[in-house]
Amino acid sequence: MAFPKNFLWGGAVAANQVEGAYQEDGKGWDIQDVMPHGIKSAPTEEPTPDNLKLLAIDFYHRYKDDIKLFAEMGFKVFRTSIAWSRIFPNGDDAEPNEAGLKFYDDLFDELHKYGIEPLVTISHYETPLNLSKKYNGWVNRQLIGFYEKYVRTIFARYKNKVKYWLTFNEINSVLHAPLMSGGIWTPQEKLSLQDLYQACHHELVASALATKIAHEMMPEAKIGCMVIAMPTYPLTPNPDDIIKVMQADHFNDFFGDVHCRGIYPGYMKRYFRENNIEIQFADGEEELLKNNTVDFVSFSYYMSVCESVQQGKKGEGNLIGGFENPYLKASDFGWQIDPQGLRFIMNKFWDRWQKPLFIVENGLGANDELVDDGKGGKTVNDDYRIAYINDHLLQVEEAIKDGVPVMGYTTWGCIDCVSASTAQLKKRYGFIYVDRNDDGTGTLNRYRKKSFDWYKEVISSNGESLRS
Ligand code: BGP
Repeated sequence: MAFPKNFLWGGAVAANQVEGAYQEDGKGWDIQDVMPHGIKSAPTEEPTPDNLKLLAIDFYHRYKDDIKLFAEMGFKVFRTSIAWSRIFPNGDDAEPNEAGLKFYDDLFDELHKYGIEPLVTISHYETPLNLSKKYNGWVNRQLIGFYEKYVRTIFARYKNKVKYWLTFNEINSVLHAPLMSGGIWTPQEKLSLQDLYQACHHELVASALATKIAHEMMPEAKIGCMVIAMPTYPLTPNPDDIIKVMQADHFNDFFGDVHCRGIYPGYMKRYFRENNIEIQFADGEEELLKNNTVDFVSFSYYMSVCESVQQGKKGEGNLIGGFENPYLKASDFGWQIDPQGLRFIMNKFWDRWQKPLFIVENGLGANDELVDDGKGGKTVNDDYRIAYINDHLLQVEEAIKDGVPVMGYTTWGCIDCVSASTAQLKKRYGFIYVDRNDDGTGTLNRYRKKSFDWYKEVISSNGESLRS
């Protein structure tokens, strides 16, 4: 049996994509409340009724029933985020919001009732709007202090309830989606490289600081970074393409390199030099980065891309696009499906960083059709999703056999939720169908898809039921 006995099987979501209740119990607005159409269009002045995230799937009020369904599938772990603006509504408030703290107390208690371990993302694309508009998000060094206050507050409150923490969701995505990922209000086309990389530096420092504080306050806790894992293949064996791939990889790996090695790699120093970027380090930051590397590396994996020096049209991707691979098929939403890429990237990450890995996002966003289940209820016959996850898990098994230590696997959007990139509901990932449509109609009722029972079997057999 390849999967270790204590392997953490489960599912993942983020607060802004499921909770709704966007201004209930003292929550402040966050950037998602003004991003009704995802990353492709400019933010609105204030929340608008067409923003599906304002209600999302109403997890805020329905989490007890939803967790019951996760428990029925046998989840050992459930990844979600804390919405920063529930705890500090404006981000720079003097005192935290007790009602927000209480919500997560209850949520974590509910998980523990079923023996499900929470895995918490501290910042998942939901910077408080005030921090974004007033300070320009992570471009501003002051964000480090606000983040520090936030992490100290949540560590103190949940230290006996949460053992696994992630500092920033997909931290390397800030290069591609500066508002969603870094809360940077300056439009991407006007943002200078200097400001962008200074923002990266502030996030990396904040992440190291959170790691330091976590280790001091919670000696048992494990704290990880979280990156988009995007294997990049050369489109041709042309050495120019190989170098192009190496450079694309550098931009993806830079964040993991700093998190795991504690130093800025030489290739980034060269890039900074050649582009007149001068990263401002405050006193003590170099040592902070050096002395507070992460306990593990977590990542999302959906697809691979190709790179080339050739000119040509690039395809869709999880924030990072690339040339299409002629050997692979794509999902309904244009993301190319590559199970072996998962084994490849796991080996690469382990070889490079020598830290245990945690796959905290993987899954298939697809158009699902709700049909009669023949027993008086409704279901989705999502054999395509079963095939996708099955094939990826077989590759995880291969990586484990290759000697890569893996802590666990959480599928993305284990219950249907609002998409991060496009803010749609019809891009569904779940084992549980949620009756809500892009026009806002729907009962919000939950239905078990065919993949629900399939995943339950995978978990109870600890991966033995996977079909090769
Ligand atoms: C990642 C994000 C998630 C999530 C997922 C699927 O980028 O961490 O928040 O949504 O991808 O992407 P999408 O929702 O755009 O399909």
